[in-house]
Amino acid sequence: MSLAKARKGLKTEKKGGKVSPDQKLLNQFFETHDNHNKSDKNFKFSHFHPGHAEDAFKLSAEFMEIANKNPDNAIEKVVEHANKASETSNLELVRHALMMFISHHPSARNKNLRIPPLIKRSPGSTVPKKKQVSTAEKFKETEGENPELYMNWYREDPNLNEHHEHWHIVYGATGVPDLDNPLTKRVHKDRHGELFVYMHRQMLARYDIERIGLGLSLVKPLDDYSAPIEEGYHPNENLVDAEDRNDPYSTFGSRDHKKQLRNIPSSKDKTEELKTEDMQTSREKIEKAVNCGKFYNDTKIDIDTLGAVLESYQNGNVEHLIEYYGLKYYGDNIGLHGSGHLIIGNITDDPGVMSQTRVAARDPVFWRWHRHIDNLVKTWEENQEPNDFSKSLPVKLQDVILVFKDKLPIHHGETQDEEAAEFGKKSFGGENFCKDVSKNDIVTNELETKMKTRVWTHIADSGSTEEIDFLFPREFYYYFRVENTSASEFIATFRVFLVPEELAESRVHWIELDKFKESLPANSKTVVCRDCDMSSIVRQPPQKTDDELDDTALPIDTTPDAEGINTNDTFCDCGWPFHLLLPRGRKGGMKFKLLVFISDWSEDKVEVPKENIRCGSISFCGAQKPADKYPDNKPMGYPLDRPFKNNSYKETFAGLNNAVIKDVSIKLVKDFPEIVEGC
Ligand SMILES: [Cu+2]
Repeated sequence: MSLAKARKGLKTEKKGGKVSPDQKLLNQFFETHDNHNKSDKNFKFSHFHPGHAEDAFKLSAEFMEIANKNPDNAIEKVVEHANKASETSNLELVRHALMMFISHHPSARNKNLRIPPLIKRSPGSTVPKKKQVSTAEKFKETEGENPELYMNWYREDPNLNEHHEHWHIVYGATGVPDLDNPLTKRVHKDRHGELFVYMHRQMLARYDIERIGLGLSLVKPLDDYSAPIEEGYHPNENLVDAEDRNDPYSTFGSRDHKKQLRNIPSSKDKTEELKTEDMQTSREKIEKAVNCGKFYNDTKIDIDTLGAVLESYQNGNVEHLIEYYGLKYYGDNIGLHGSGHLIIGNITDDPGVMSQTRVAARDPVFWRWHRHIDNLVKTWEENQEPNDFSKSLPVKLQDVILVFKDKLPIHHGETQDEEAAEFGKKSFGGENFCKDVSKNDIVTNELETKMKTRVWTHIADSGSTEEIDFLFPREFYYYFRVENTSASEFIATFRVFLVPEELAESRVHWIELDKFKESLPANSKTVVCRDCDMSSIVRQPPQKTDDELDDTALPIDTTPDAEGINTNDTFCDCGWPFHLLLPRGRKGGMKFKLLVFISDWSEDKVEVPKENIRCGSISFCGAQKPADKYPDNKPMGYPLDRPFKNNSYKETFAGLNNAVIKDVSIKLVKDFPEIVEGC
């Protein structure tokens, strides 16, 4: 069954999607907000607080144990326990633990149970800062003088924030309870530290690209811990942490501009502090290590360990490194990255958004802090040798052709992918294979985006509404023309990246657009067709309509089809939002370089049990089961994970048969036809 066909089975609740009794139980739990213990008003759960995270971890382990013991009514029993726990524990902590359970335990995953969308489960923490506007000129009229506010549409996007939160649930810094022995064993996911670096780096690259699109400077790293922070952040007054509005502690603190970091208490009796000077020491030790390529104990640095040391406070085999390079917070070790979130988040007495993963990215300082952390990793990478691409592959990548989906003479329904592939073969393959088709009317070198607005009621009781402005791409297909010059089948991994022309020499600004494998028959010239919405970075199924953006698509039926495929099996809730796939570009067009790089799948492949390959969005979500390997042998971001040859991307990829760099532009337009995928 094609994926296009499988997607037809998915519907949101509004559109008649079937909500299973178990899903209803979970939704009910998340949508009830006044059932919690209010004894300690000063307690604010933060995933960055090692003690809080560890408590949530333990509770999620209890949920797993209960589910293991009650296979017939696992969810009912788990929700029962969650309700009980919220009488004595902080509700946000319980919710966090339950989300860890839902995203990992087979009793939830095998039934396609989902974490309810952020916008439904915590509507108060998705309120946009202010009414935003749709076009570049309008920004100027309404936003006044401060150009930083132009970025609000990006920073305050509810689905971007949900992506960030979700990643930290799937890759909790505590690790995940072992599914079979949740109370006694902990699993640290494969390449967690490396993915921490990569996922945040990709968010940052996109942030910078949007900034230069608007004529702003690149984000400045927050690397002077004693300088006042230029940018302030004043969240929308309706932005709340806890949904119970009677709780006086439900708001987020506002940070005025030019605030300075201050030391914060790090013990219950307040005699100990997390100090900026200790952060400085931690940072200097890390700088020393990245500059000489070794940790203090003489072990060689690798990116996974470095990422874990920077992020984490709980990672079994590198505990001694975190002890040495990190800081202390309420008796636990904490990495430099987490300490920054806490110290910035507590710059005001009422903790600010930096202390919560689901809202942190709203604050400009989030990006500044992460750029600083990323630079530490980049320093180490830049000291490594460039990649060696001299081993030649039996492929000749000729070009990549882009065609808007709405322009293709195909039916936008179940057979869409097959028809699009057929069209590509006919138009760009066979006797046309070597023909220059750039003048062909249907081919474009200019991609398009637009801003859309959706209205959304954020406080159900009051009926109060907000408008959310969001970016949307004009959908397209890629056609890759590639020749297999060998006498045997070659399985190619296609890696697609994009960068603005002016940032092309900055490796960390290349954003991943897609990664997939394709088999190329012996001695063949193939036109490989790929739908942009299948992207390996995108949360699957992609959310496109207003309804889907604020909800979660539900399968009509989860019983396997005749081919034995559960139609919902290739989907997961993890990944970058589809509507942000392409950078916005500019009204007059913005120049980009599109890189396509083919590697040998036989070297890239990772053995994963077949039944565990369920998730379409592999780039940021990694393994399906906690103990599985990340599904790509190459370093994350490959082939851009190492410095360019002679500091030149052109030299790095010049003359390679397996790489193509294409000039494209992205234009922000008023409107374009959208695909309505009918059955
Ligand atoms: Cu993060």
